[in-house]
Amino acid sequence: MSDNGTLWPLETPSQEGLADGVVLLRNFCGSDAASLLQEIDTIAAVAPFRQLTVPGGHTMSVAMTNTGTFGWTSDRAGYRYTTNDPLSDRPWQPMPRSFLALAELAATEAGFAPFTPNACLINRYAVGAKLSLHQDKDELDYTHPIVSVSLGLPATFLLGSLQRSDTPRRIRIESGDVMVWGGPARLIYHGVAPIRPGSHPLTGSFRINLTFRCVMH
Ligand code: MD3
Ligand code: FE
Repeated sequence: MSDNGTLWPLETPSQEGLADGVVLLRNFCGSDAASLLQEIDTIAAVAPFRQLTVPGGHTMSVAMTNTGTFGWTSDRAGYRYTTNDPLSDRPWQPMPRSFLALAELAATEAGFAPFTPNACLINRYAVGAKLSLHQDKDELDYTHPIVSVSLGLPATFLLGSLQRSDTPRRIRIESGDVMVWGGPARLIYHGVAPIRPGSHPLTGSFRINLTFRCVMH
């Protein structure tokens, strides 16, 4: 293997521990990006991206759809996972095998094997879209990690702590980066800063994020 004189390989991907239970796999799926995006187009042709209403009545700036046995949804009545797309009342489409394989591999790489997700939330960010600081608490069992895959325009992740009042760290995330959140990090506050204008060869003026979850047994 080539070496830059510091015993550190030059080849990507690289792995960074950002906090206890948070592992960043830089460019883990860069070469899969185009085929992942093609799968997402197929999913969105049946279950279109939609901007959901939250219980407080606001509309989220992020547009979402899902694939897998369960999908996350929200309306004025609250947040929940459902087996059917509320727009069509048909089941969410089965998770593509390539999605499952990627999520399992990333979780294994990060030290959280075995992980078999049954939900994949697909978030689409236009320029200016953001996700305010929140915890993911709608899953039944917090012992499972969450695997997050970023595609398209870069983003700044807000990496908080278990206390909402702590100022979050800002972490630059690019297309192909994968993050795994587990164990002590599973309930940390996190968010995404407003997406800045730009153009990405694969997604144009959008960022797409996949979050793989095991939401119930
Ligand atoms: C840390 N999505 O869908 S992924 C979400 O980029 C969500 O679309 C963001 O937060 C996005 O809920 C961030 C990173 C992420 C996902 C889940 C987590 C970080 C997490 C769960 C626990 C702790
Ligand atoms: Fe989240």
